[in-house]
Amino acid sequence: MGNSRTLSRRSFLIRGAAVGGTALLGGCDQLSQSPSFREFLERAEGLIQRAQRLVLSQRSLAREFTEADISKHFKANGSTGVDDPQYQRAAANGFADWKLTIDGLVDRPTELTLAELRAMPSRTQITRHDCVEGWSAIGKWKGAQMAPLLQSVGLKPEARYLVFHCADKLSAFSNYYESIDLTDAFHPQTILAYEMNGAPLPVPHGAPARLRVERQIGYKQAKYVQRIEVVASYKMIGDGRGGFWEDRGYEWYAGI
Ligand SMILES: Nc1nc2c(c(=O)[nH]1)N[C@H]1C(S)=C(S)[C@@H](COP(=O)(O)O)O[C@H]1N2
Ligand SMILES: [Mo]
Repeated sequence: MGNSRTLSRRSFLIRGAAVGGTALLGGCDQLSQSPSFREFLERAEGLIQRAQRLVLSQRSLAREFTEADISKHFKANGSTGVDDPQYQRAAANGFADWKLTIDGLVDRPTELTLAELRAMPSRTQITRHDCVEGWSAIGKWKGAQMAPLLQSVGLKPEARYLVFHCADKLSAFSNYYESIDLTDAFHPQTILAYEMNGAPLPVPHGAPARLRVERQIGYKQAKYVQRIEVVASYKMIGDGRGGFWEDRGYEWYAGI
């Protein structure tokens, strides 16, 4: 019984993804061939419903701007560098030895070099960043789309959230971290950005790679990402509220 319903939901999801851009459509064609992703779609009822809602409407994309709108000055906020000597050595070497870890509830835990990340399907977008402290800036971001990245490692059925572990400590004790759900993870504008305004991502803005999850507020845009951990729940991480600022009272869902 559920089969035809599931099938039509799946094709809905795949067709609907075209709204977000042709790159994702190509990715989804491949995704639909992959048994683990099919299984994942079939099990993740809630995800599919939310994904449909997202992909059915252009309104679900964060607004994009033109080159002329790019801010002359884009404030760097929070950490503007990383104290860790290992990070500093990597930075001095143009991040040639840097690696991004993707692990947790995945079929194939993976380490990617910056060159490998740059070789993944990418998206470029000019968007407005809004910080809760009351400033905004428009920037152009290029990065690896999260959906094909996740497809390449394969999600286990229990996967529900991505946790972004960052290299910087904003307090003496805790590294910065953030989390998003799979709805945001598979959104076409969700990228791991390695370029800002046409140049390699500068250190103050999170080099070599930072999250852009465009329908969310500033503190969700994790900089200095070194590990993406796929989890069923973020309760065991940090103080259990899903992010550095969430642990200090901010809302987990900061969507706009
Ligand atoms: N790793 C890390 N990510 C972070 C922060 C931080 O301090 N450390 N600050 C957050 C906040 S509050 C904002 S507004 C943006 C600032 O990004 P920007 O420096 O590129 O303007 O990064 C977010 N991501
Ligand atoms: Mo912010």
